[in-house]
Amino acid sequence: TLNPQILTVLDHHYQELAIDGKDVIEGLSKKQKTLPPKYFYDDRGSLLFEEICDLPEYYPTRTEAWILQQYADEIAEITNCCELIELGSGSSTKTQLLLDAYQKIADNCRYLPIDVSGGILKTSVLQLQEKYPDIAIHGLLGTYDQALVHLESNYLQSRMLFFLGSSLGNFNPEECDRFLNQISRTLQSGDYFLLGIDLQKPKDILEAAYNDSQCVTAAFNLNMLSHLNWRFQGDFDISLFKHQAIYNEVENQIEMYLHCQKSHWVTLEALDLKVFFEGGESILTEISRKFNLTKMSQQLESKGLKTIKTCTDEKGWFGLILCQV
Ligand code: AVJ
Repeated sequence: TLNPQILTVLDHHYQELAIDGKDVIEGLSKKQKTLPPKYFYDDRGSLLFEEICDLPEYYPTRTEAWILQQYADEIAEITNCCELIELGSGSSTKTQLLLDAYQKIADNCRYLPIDVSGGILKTSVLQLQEKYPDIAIHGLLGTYDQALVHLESNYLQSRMLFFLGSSLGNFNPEECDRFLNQISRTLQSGDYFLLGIDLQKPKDILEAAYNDSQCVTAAFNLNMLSHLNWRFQGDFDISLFKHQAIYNEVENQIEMYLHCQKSHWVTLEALDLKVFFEGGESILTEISRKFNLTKMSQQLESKGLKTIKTCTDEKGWFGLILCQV
């Protein structure tokens, strides 16, 4: 059950997060079947993602954390006290590096973590409230779209919206463009946007990061079908699908697939949907685009988000861009 002190559900008709599943019907009706990455993150999926972040092959999280560690104080000094809003906060583990810095400069900060996964959001808000008594922390349970609509109304305190972990990489170029427009519309003049992006690098490093030797990424990928089973009363047989991740060097993106091993029907009762899967066909569950820091900075600029500072690690594997409207 929800405690309104801790969490607000962004769709007021529901206790749990509202997801209508239209995107599932649409994705599974295409020739190349697709499913949206937000379905990775039920409570189990969010825990599996936490495990991924600790894998030796999965460099993004620890690289971004290293950059945040180096630059958090400087970022806080530039933006000064503002309302900190995070899209896709997950466990907020890396965010603590920022909260530490903001706690030093201000006594009336606010932090609003936003996530689709209620379990991990509630747990992390409770832990953070204990650890940061001087920062007002309130979780918002919702999708990016719900969150951005909710945040749109006029407000007084200046804001820093942040979007870390290269979650932007899940959007194809058109979706990315639309999303950045939305961000720019949501923010007011003087506000900040902090973006973390994974950068282009050799294929073998990338493929290892998404095909880990302990098969946690495989479990994470397959868990999407289990999530659809409970959410939409489905009968996906997880044993009939195999995980694969490949790096597409033309598009500069990791593509994660679930390969169907044998022809069969799948029903999703709550969506009134019956889908035939051919043996050998696949579902594309995620793209994870790898970016160029300069080009991203230019794209942000074209949306009215002017780069103030870019930060990267010694290998140039991951980048942070701080921009201002
Ligand atoms: C959270 C979307 C940034 O693309 O690297 C990790 C998700 N998928 N391993 C990524 C993910 C497989 C992750 N993002």
